[in-house]
Amino acid sequence: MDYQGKTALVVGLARSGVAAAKLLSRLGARVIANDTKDMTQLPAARELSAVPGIWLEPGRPAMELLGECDILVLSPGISAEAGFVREAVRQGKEVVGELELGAGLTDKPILAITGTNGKTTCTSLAGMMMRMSGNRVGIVGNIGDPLCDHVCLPDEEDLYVAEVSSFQLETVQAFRPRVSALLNITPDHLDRHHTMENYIDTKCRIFAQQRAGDVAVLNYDDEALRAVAHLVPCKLAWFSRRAEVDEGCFVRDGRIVFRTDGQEQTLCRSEEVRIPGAHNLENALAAAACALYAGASAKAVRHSLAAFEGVEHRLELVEKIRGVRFINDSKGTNPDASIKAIQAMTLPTVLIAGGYDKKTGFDSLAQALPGSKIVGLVVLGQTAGAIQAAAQAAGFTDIAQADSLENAVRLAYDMAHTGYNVLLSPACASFDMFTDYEERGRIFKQIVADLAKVKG
Ligand code: UMA
Repeated sequence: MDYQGKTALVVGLARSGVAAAKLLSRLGARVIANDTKDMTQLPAARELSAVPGIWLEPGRPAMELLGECDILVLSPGISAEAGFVREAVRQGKEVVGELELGAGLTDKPILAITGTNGKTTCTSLAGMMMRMSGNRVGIVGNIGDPLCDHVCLPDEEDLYVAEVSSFQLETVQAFRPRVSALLNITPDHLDRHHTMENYIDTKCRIFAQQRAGDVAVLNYDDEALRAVAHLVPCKLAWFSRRAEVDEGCFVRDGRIVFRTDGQEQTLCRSEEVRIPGAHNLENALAAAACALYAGASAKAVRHSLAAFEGVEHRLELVEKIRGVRFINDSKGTNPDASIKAIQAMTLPTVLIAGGYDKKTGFDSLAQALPGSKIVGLVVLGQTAGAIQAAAQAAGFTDIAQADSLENAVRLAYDMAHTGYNVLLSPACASFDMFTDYEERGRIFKQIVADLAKVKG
């Protein structure tokens, strides 16, 4: 696509929109950069005022600017159902998401990883495997680094490993990764996608444009994914913790095996995988399969599995205060992610949960409490009442309500004894109280550090 001389309306001026606007201006487009917020609330957008070819239009409804553009570029946080997006489609304008814009402007191979949980871990690990195999790799996408910041630059990387969200997939048309992975699907973002059926359909867009020579890697242990396997238009591969699959990565007698085109290779013992827990073994199998199909060496895969320590805000040990360990799992932004964190606990644990309401419901989370290591629960945020009600209905009674994260940490510390964990795993997004889960995790770590100064 040639953007020279075209007018692009870029809506949303946080990470994605700023990257898209800069890319389009590099390519000679006239860019109208818009956000409903004003400039005082858009720190990332300030650099755009110095970029030639970009007109800043903050604090205005996008609808008012539609008439002036040929192309509408959306940030992932903007729903395809927004009025101005529907109007742009009705007027026959090209509507493109930031990820697809970047992907359409590079000929480098893309490994794209989606799923409800484990995306960031799997993307980081697969990225490490590709780097250790000697490639210059961009680790991009929902992980926090937009693809548009990498493409069409003289020092562009050799290939990309992209974490891809359902929000990004909502608008893709031509996105064609060389290798795709779909890790798991459980309820999330139903405030945006409304039904599980829509959510699954959106996730399946990751492989919809793949063709001969490409590979799609799916989780064999997830029934919902076995049910969509017939939709895969390219080579179908699997990863599985429980079964020996014909094509892909699996565990046999405590060893991780990669089987492709009838040839088997043992990679390492599963206990050599450094990141803990059954869910992380699944992430390790998925990352290994993706990397190997993309040409990684078995040696690099083995070394990465043994070396990779995990990602920030995901079961991250923060501090031990008088025998109480504080664990930051701010990335637990849906019930399934927090259930996995609960299952990974080996010591009595006080759980801090609650946040922005994505309409996922909390019955599954509540049912995971009895019989687990969770001995106390502190609820906070928009969903505090709903989580408390679900937990009580499941017979769990040791619950306190907090009015701030600081208060939640104090209450949890008071409920804990030496040898306990305090686990922040909210089962919810953060937008009711914080900018994003990263800010929530950073603030949690700061509160814990302050508590350590007083108590430690
Ligand atoms: N906005 C408008 N008009 C609207 C709606 C929003 O102007 O109608 C503006 C807002 O005022 C705001 C901007 O759009 O200034 C926000 O856009 P954004 O939410 O897309 O923010 P980015 O910083 O570009 O972040 C996005 C992803 N955010 C979301 O999907 C909500 C980031 O994922 C991602 O890291 C980043 O792009 C880089 O690719 C975050 C996330 O929460 C981590 N993802 C969800 C998840 O993982 O569950 C999907």
